[in-house]
Amino acid sequence: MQLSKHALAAVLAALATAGATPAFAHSEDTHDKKAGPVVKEQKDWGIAGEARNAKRTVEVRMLDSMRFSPEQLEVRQGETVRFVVRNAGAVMHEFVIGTKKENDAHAEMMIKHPGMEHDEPYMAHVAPGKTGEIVWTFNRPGEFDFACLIAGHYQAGMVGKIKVAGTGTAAGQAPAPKQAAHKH
Ligand SMILES: [Cu+2]
Repeated sequence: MQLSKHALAAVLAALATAGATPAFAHSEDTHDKKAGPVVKEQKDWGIAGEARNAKRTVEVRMLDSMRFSPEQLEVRQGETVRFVVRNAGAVMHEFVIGTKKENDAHAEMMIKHPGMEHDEPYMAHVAPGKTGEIVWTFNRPGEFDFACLIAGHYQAGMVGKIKVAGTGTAAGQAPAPKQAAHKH
């Protein structure tokens, strides 16, 4: 399958060239070209959402007692939620959505590498007194976790539950995000 590798390289090169095509306005050149769109990767627990599609905002507080408030959330499949995550404590906390399995594995890595930097659209790292925000689309039904994976916090029970109620479609047959649904 060397051919496909080369073909991919050619496509990428073509895309890069297209992206670099100068616009008519030369002032555009001074803009930061690195700020591309976020790559949306489908996860078992959903996919990165768009703030404009979020009809619901959920505020979650993170406490030094190693608890979230609230600790349980319910959403409907297909719902895009804007999470406003407030760190009400005096130490760093984070809000990471995932399956229990994924968070378990991730938390283990955080113990081995405490200084590890990680950043994904389904997590927010929030300094004391600050507020973080993420927008997530729950396009797959199931029971998921949100957790603080900072070493010691997860182990102390800093975990909450998100239940995503299915819309009646067969389990595992989650529909793709409704890209065409732009009418209001
Ligand atoms: Cu924490």
